[in-house]
Amino acid sequence: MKVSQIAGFLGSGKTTAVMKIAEGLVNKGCRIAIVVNDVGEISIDSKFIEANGLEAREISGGCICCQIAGSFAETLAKLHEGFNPDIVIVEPSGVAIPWGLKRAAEYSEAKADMVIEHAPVITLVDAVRIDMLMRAVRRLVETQIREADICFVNKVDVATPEAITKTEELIRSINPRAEIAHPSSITGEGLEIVYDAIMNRTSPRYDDAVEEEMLRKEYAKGV
Ligand SMILES: Nc1nc2c(ncn2[C@@H]2O[C@H](COP(=O)(O)OP(=O)(O)OP(=O)(O)O)[C@@H](O)[C@H]2O)c(=O)[nH]1
Ligand SMILES: [Mg+2]
Repeated sequence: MKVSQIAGFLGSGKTTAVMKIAEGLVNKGCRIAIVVNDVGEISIDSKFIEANGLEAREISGGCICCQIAGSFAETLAKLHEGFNPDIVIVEPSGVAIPWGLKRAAEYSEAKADMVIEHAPVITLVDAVRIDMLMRAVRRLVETQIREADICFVNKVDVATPEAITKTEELIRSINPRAEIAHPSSITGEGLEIVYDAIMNRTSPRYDDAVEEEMLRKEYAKGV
């Protein structure tokens, strides 16, 4: 079963993107389930779930990449045994760390007869609030960008061209190997490459050594 995570800080547009991407993948014939950790400003409404033949689960009470990784793994195992989706799209909480989520997803292999594959990790970076985010939660935003395979410069319909350029430069400076995309979850423009990435590509499995190396580099830089 493939797990696709749409990461990003609080309010960066995750739920909006998850719904658009889920709809697009269903239209391409994929069987999709959605797992949302904590309910934010916008929730995934039941009409949308029904209309698209989706299964959705909400998990609250902590972060699924760490505090309640066990409930997340259990949820994935049950989805596999019941609905058996091709792809589970996960909206982690805004403070989740992508590598932590990969590890938590892989725990589910001990609870059901399946192998977890990761789709490329997508991190949304809110171009409208980038300055504020870098002042307030720099470490977290940097980690979410560093551990991404694809970064969305998000809210491009309302961000200034300067803010978009600045966000892009920031992403490149933190994670030069990340692909950068500027899709719109409002219009659906630019999402084709995202559907292709989620359906046809994978991201490496969790690896202690890689995480240690990333942390070592991070802390070697100082604060
Ligand atoms: N203009 C514009 N607004 C957007 C876009 N994507 C999301 N938003 C708005 O940004 C706000 C937050 O969007 P959500 O999708 O709820 O963001 P989230 O990351 O799921 O938020 P939390 O779950 O609270 O962390 C909402 O008011 C959305 O309508 C976008 O591409 N353009
Ligand atoms: Mg949300």
